[in-house]
Amino acid sequence: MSVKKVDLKNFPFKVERVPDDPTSAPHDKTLYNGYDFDNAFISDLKSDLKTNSVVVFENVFSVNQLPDVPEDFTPTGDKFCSDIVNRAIELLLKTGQIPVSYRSENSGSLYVNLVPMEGESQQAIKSTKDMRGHTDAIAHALVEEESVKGISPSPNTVILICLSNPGRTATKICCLDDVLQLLKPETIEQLKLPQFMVQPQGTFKDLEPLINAPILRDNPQGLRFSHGKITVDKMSSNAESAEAALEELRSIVSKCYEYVVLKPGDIAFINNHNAIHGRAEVGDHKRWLLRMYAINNNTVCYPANGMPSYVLHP
Ligand SMILES: O=C(O)CCC(=O)C(=O)O
Ligand SMILES: [Fe+2]
Repeated sequence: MSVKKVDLKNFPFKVERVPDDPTSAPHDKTLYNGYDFDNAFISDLKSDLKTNSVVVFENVFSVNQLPDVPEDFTPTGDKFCSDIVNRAIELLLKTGQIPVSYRSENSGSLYVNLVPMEGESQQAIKSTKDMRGHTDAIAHALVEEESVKGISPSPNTVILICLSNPGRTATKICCLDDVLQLLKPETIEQLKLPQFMVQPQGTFKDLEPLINAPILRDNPQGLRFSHGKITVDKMSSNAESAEAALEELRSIVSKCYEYVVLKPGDIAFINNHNAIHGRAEVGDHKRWLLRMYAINNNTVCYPANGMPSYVLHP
């Protein structure tokens, strides 16, 4: 089982102890103490996060007073969203993680709206469509990747906060362990070689592609994946084997999806190093998720100069 559900119905959140603005001090643990979890609960949570690709916290908040669904990626900073983001931050801190953002995405905003967007831009057109499986921040470092010193790591966790999902759009999850069972051993070896070119995710701007990067690594285990943004340098002497390995990976990923439908009030923690995520089509439904990133405490990161402490370079 790669999707674990944790119901927080019986854990009221003590909002009065949390600052209004989650961006003011997200790393100051003393400010976040909204849940009374005992040590056994926290230790179960941490092990759930290690052994599952996704942990869905259910009934974290109520959507009785939901504001109008926005039409843009950039959050407006209203109190409804910051209160909910605070709960997500509290869950992160309790499980040994800290929220982060990247300077290259939406000027480092701590969270973004995933909504059907107005207009004719590429981003707007894509916003109502399905999304093929991928990991996030693929052109950042893969865990402790030595060859990309100075580039902060990709997030350990992608956090999806569901405010509205009237069309019951499914979130697709593919577990790395399932993929590894089906890949040929020689394919796995190819995927670990530094021979791939990685273009950044569409929403990350002014970011260089990675060259000579691997897709897979172990100790610690990590994966970067995208159907469209990872390619092989055609001139390389090993291009044929690398291309075949990439094609086999794409094909096996497509066969391994599990589906989870997030409900309003759910917060999903998706492991970004051992799982691939995507979504089914949104269509004209007013779906609204907030998306945030987090990394494990004590991970070496490079803060972006002159930005709030949670914003990473680049
Ligand atoms: O809309 C979704 O459910 C997922 C979006 C996503 O994966 C992303 O923005 O990277
Ligand atoms: Fe994503």
